[in-house]
Amino acid sequence: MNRIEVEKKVLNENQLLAEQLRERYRRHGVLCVNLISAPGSGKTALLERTLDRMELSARVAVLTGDLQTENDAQRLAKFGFLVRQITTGGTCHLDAKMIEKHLAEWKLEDLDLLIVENVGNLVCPSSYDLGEDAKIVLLSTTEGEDKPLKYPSIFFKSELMLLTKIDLLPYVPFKAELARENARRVHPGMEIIEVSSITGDGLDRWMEWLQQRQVQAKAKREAAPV
Ligand SMILES: Nc1nc2c(ncn2[C@@H]2O[C@H](COP(=O)(O)OP(=O)(O)OP(=O)(O)O)[C@@H](O)[C@H]2O)c(=O)[nH]1
Ligand SMILES: [Mg+2]
Repeated sequence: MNRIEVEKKVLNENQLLAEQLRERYRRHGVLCVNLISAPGSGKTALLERTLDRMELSARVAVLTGDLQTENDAQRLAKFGFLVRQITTGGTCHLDAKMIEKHLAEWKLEDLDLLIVENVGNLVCPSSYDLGEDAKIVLLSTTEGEDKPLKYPSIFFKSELMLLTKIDLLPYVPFKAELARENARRVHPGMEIIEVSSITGDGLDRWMEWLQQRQVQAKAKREAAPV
């Protein structure tokens, strides 16, 4: 009983802060996306390819979450954009407070795109709103087609599924069609893009998706009263 109450309180506090962040992103026309997957599905590899394709003048920042190490931030810092690591200690997800704290040194008016790489976990991050415009779930071809059915919450809440590591399809017993079917059983109509960070397949579509969503974020800023 007590445990449920405490959990509810934490989630409510998070929600309030997330709404404030969302409002700040809207006011500045910043698109914020929250990348979520099991450990090792290829979030950082995709971001390496994504940043590599950005113009150096692009106003992009990345917050990357892990329990320990600065490894992912080091991998991403090479591309010359703003990057910060959030190490959670033992916490299995990022929350809105961590985002607010790590954003403090950056000015949102200097950004168009904020990418959050969540802690590798298909369960905990799904309960924590970070004020993002969209959650994006990654499922790799080595994880099994059944994951959307086993971990439905994150597939339901995500606008886009990136089916990653498709270069491995000839070598693994993974049925991409069944994975897509399972994802759409949980989330009918969910958009799905297949990508490989090794061969570059699908990256054009992914970059277009990001571009379109940035245009929408700017339009939202212009449409809403300040
Ligand atoms: N074959 C293949 N391997 C990939 C691809 N993307 C990532 N990998 C490999 O998968 C492993 C994990 O990739 P990461 O990008 O570190 O995965 P992550 O999701 O960021 O992992 P965490 O941050 O620890 O949750 C690395 O060895 C990558 O080289 C891909 O498209 N194809
Ligand atoms: Mg990573």
